[in-house]
This record gives sequence, structure tokens and C-alpha cells, in this order.
Amino acid sequence: MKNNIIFFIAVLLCSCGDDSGGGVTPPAVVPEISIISKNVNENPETSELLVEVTLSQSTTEMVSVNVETISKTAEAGSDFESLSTTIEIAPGQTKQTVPITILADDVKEIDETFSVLISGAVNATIKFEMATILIKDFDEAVYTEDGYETASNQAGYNLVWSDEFDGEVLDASSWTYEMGNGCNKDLCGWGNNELQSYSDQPENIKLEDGKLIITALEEPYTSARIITQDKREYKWGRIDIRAKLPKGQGIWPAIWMLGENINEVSWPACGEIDIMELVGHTPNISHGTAHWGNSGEGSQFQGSSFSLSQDFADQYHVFTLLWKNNSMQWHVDETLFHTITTDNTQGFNYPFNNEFFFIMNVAIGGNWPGEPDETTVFPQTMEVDYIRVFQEK
Ligand SMILES: [Ca+2]
Ligand SMILES: [Ca+2]
Repeated sequence: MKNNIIFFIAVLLCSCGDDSGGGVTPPAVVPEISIISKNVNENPETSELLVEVTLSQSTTEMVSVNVETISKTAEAGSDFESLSTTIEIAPGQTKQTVPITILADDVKEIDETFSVLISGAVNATIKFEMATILIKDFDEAVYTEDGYETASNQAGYNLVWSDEFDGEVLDASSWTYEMGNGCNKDLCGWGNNELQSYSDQPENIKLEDGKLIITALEEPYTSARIITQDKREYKWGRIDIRAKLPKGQGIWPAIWMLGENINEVSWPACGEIDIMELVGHTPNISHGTAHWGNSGEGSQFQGSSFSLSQDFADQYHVFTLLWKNNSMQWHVDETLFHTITTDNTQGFNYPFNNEFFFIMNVAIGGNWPGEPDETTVFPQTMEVDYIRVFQEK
């Protein structure tokens, strides 16, 4: 009993000893801690990015938190230096910066991202745990004699399907020929008053030297059109298509996609993604366009174009769609020229977070290019070296 009393007094003394100011110390506030997303340029030389970690308010305690980088399409070791550390924010402060080394190269790349994660906060609760760092690339595209080429592996992605067109015959497990003149009920011409009839014959479509070759022939106009409907349908990813395009008045090559639900909701509600379209009287301009909305007056589209100093018929170029949740970005030779997001829908349903299939064709005539004339040289070919679909890991 005596020992217990002494212990009790000792506890009282101890707790009084902390209270030397005479008042009661308020409990320290527990602020919220966040890490802030940022864009950075890939400079010609290695550079330092300062990422900010912020508190919602200052506190009387030392705050600490673990910070680590996570590779995405930007990779530790080649695009930035991996970091895993603990930082402290001193009492009374509300901010600390974390230096991350951004590595330089002279390789043309599509803008890349990595993440910075905070965890294990002491004296704070985590509000925003993940920052996205976008590295913007300004390197020049490098061309070989036959044009531009992209890497067959892409950091941060898995290759989920590709057709390199290396075989003797078109892969029927991926592609279906669409045949005929497009007459459907009382409409003719594939919906755009086009003149061609599509065939599956070698004079119009064949594989040769690792390329898919679609050939447009003069009157009676014939060409080819292939689709992956019900065979290869994808949602989101990076899509690379390397192709050399035809030219001339009235020639209209296209590499494009339609929503797989087209038979249920019809066009354009299903969505259309034109990765590449070219009208042959402007053979140095590739167009990227999205279509959506309701049929008739509710039909919406938004496009942009990319111009070369040469014709797209002179060399191979790579048409890339970077397609993410709620956004799509069009590139030629890894240079961005068009972006569509959910902010662009004009109040209509955004159909692009859905599965789509591919279409490749060369049309002749039609509403946009008009008819061929005496300047048009036949035959005209679209040569496709590869189509590759990558999806984020
Ligand atoms: Ca670069
Ligand atoms: Ca090939």
C-alpha cells in the first residue's frame, strides 16, 4: 500500500512538471499532408525537379513522411533517378520540396509520366498520396531513309496485340474483309458517296515484304477495306500504326476505329476515332478526328491536322493514338497534334471509354475528297508495316 501511494505521488509530480507555464498545452493539430503533381521539361542536360509536399496547416510537431518514385511510362534509370527517402517538415512550416533528378536523352518520345507516392506519415494524415509527374519531350524526330519507326517495346506498357503483316496471307483471326460497293438498303457508297467497290483479291489487297498493301485501281474503281470487328476490340492504350500513304485527287486512305456497340446504339453515338485520314489532293496533311453525339444535327466531331514538308506518300510515318480514361491524344511520328477529353463533348455522351475495333481502307471519291480527275495517277497504294496495341501495366 505504501509503495502504491509513493508511485501515485510520483505520477502527479511528473504530470505537474510538464505544466510549468501554468496553463494547459493544447494538443498539437494533425494537418493533412499532400504531394503535388507537376509537369517538367526534359531538358538537354540532366536537371532537378522540385516536387512539393504540403501541409494543410502548420503544427507544433515535426511531421515526417516517406516519399518514393514509381515508374510508369517514364522509367527509373532512363528517364528519372529512382528515389526512396523520408522527409521532414519542421514545426511551424507547411511545405518541403523533394528534389528528383530528371535524366536527359536525345531520343524523340511521346510525353511520359511517373508517379511519386507518399506513405507512413507521422503527425499528419495523408490527403493526396500520389503525384503524377509529366515529362514533356522536345527532342527532334529522327528519320531513316524509309521514314520514321517506333520501338517495338514501350516502357510501362504490355504489347497486347500486333500485326506485323509478315505472313503470306492476312490473319483471318484478326481481320475480316468488307466487300462490295457499300449499298445498304437504299444508300450506296459506304455512306459518303464513295465510288469504289471493295474486294479481297490480290490486285487490291495482299501481304508483301512484311507489309499490308491496299491498292486502289481505276475504273471501275476497286480497292479494299478490312476490319477487326468481333475479333480485335480494345479499350485504352497506346496504338502505333506505321504506314506509307497514297496520294492524288479523289484518293482517301483511312486508319480508324468504331465503337463495338455500333449495332446497338448506331453511329455516331458509338464513337469514331480517326487515327489517320488523308485526302489525296493535300498529300502532306494527316487528319485526326473524333466523332460522337447523336445522329443528324446532334452529330459532333472535332479534328486537327499534322502537316509535313513532304508527302505522306514519300516515306513511312507512324500514327499514334495515346488513349486513356477520359482522354485521347493523336500523334504523327510521336509529335502530339490533337487532344480530345471529356471536356470537349458539347454536352453529349462521351463514348470513348469503351471497346473499339479497327478499320483500314482506301476509299476513292466521296464527299470529302471529291472524285478523281485527270491528275490522279493509278494505281495508288497504302502500305502498312505494323499495327501495335500496347496497354498500360
Ligand atoms: Ca527524349
Ligand atoms: Ca511489317
